[in-house]
Amino acid sequence: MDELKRQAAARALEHVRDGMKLGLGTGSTAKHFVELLGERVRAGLDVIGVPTSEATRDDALRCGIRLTTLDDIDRLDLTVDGADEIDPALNLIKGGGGALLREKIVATASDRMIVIADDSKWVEALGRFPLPVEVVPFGLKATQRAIARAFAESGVSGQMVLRKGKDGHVFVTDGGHWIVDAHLGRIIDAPRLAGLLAAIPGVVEHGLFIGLAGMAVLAGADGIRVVE
Ligand code: ABF
Repeated sequence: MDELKRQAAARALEHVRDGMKLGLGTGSTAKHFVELLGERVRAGLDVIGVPTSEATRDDALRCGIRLTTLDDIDRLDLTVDGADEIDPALNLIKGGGGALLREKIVATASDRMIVIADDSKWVEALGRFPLPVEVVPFGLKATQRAIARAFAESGVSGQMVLRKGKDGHVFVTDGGHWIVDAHLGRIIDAPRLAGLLAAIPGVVEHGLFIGLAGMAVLAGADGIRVVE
């Protein structure tokens, strides 16, 4: 599995050109991309990156990749990131790693997003992977009730679980928020649900990435499949 992730990362690297400003994703697949990019940088490639998490910032610096912020540059040329699920319209569920807010800000600031994954992430319909919804701690129950209404309006339902960290305490994101994971099974209309969730005041961001990815690089036992 790890080898497949590295293969997908290597294929995405072929789209990187000298001088590019890059969004650097989070997760084990994106970590391969950062490491391979670091090898190219040490061989002379000139790029600058914006990391989507503190973890990726650390990895990128360790690999010798120059970093900047979205305050210091205008647009990014390309973001390469992983995903938890990818559907045939290239809509995604992201956020299993807890970095969805920065990931979405960076992807939205990019001219292009390539999603890299092993082919187990490919699904006919999103929703088997629990949908992460990042919320502010204040008013959690009221926000969860509003989320449940958004689910009902878009024809889905399911249990919501407040994410805990490995230490058993509530998981806190890089932005200081909490994450509710919604077990929906199958999301019938992901764009509609995305809009409804985005309109809830206590929701900071959600893990549905609609219309952001322009290409998926999927590595499987039979080789690499590129969908665009
Ligand atoms: C990030 O890492 C997240 O949005 C997604 O949750 C996760 C995918 O992780 P991995 O590449 O380790 O499967 O891209």
